[in-house]
Amino acid sequence: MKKMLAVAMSILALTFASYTVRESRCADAAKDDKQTSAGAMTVVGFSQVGVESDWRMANTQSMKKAFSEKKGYKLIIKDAQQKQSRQIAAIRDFIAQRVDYIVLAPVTEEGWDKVLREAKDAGIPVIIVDRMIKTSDNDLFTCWVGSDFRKEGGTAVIWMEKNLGSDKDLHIAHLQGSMGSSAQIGRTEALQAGVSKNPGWRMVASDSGDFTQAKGKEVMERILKQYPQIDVLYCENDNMAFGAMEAMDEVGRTYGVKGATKIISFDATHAGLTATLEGKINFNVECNPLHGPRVEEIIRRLKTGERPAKLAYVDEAAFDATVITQAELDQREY
Ligand code: GZL
Repeated sequence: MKKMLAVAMSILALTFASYTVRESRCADAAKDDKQTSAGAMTVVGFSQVGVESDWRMANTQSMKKAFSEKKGYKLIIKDAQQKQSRQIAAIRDFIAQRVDYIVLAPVTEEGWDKVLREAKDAGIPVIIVDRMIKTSDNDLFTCWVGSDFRKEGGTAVIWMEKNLGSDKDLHIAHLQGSMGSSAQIGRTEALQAGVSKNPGWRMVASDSGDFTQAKGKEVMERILKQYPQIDVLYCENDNMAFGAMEAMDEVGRTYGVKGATKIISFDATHAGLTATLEGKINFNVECNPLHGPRVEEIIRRLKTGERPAKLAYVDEAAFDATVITQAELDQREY
């Protein structure tokens, strides 16, 4: 009896072992297959900030279009919901998956050295897009593609000086983007420089709407309760401007070309330029989200052993409500 039990147990053990082996072989094979199928593809891991704005959606769309399977790419996009911790986890996951390239759209400038060193140690090139990072070692990333945010803000301030008066008394309300992001830092610095330069300009309120419409509305509701006179609303992106307009509509405050409060916005998304064309936004500074083709070209050149320029700025324009045309809006890609 005992002998029969021992034989049964050994058959069971062998079956389990073979199953385990078979399963692991399948897994290995699957992994191999995956690698084989993906092996012919260039695998790109993209850590995206989130889905907070129209700009961000256009940016994601641009990357998806550039890194299509028919062009030989497998693009893995991870949405960080505007949290740096989730971006760091995404980068570690890309390293574990042994992707060929990592693309990072950093939510803030600080705090990347440790995880970028892990990517460097794993031999995976990192390309930064959109906002910039502060790092102690510039070799921790291969290239950067993005905007000059300080220049964007400077363009807005020059328009304010020319059209609202550098010699005028202006009560300015300021809706800031996500604090610590390059876009917020650059656009804020430009406005602060404008206020310092023009003695009649007063920043009556400044608060972050985190680049979202909901928070933009929330902040503007508070500002409207405190300040009966706002001559200029400087919004660091279109979605916060939309939220601010909602808040102003609810209390009957007027804005835009014919209104009491002049609105400056950033991004020049399709929705933002539509509002500009309608005269609701007075001046809209473009922030070009179409990084996909630029990053794809960088990767193509890296694959051939070339060394693309470390920094590449995208082209950007600005739109005045009194000048923009429907035709201009219709021909834009986003
Ligand atoms: C700018 C980008 C900003 C946009 C916002 O390059 O980082 O983040 O201005 C977006 O709309 O949310």
